[in-house]
Amino acid sequence: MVQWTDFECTTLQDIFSKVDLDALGHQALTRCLVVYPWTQRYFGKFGNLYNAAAILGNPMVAAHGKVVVGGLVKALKNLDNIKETYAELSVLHSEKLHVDPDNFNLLADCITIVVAAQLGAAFTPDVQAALQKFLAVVNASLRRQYH
Ligand code: HNI
Repeated sequence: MVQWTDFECTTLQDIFSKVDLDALGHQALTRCLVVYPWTQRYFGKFGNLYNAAAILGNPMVAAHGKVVVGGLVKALKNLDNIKETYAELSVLHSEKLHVDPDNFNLLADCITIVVAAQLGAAFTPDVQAALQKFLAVVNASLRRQYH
């Protein structure tokens, strides 16, 4: 089981209380789809993903960004049990959606960049380290049902 320090727990709660969560999901998913265009292949039913402006203005991207952040908040509320909390989500991404798990790291990097942009000077190395650890556990849990 992953051990969390008091600092990490407090910092993670703090990040998620300060950041605009809807904007986080929307902007991070937009960045992922623009910067790593092969990730668009999983979102064929989202319609127009033709260029950066189309992706940013696509309401389905915004809505799905919220869904992804909802997943992160669920992990945050279950820090000691993320693997079990994500069991079904991992099966879904693996067996139904067939998402290449390398893409989890790409989205995580986009999440980090958007959090950094929103927090500015408050995004110290220690804060980044706590977020990075959290996202690593989230990604490992999403990968868990892949075989
Ligand atoms: Ni992901 C659906 C959470 C990374 C492609 N994803 C979901 C759902 C959640 C979720 C929650 C909704 C599940 C349900 O309906 O029961 N996804 C997460 C999280 C991460 C992540 C927390 C990583 C931080 N997903 C990714 C990545 C891709 C991805 C990197 C592809 C590049 N996810 C999808 C697709 C769907 C999806 C595709 C289905 C969308 C839909 O509307 O059908």
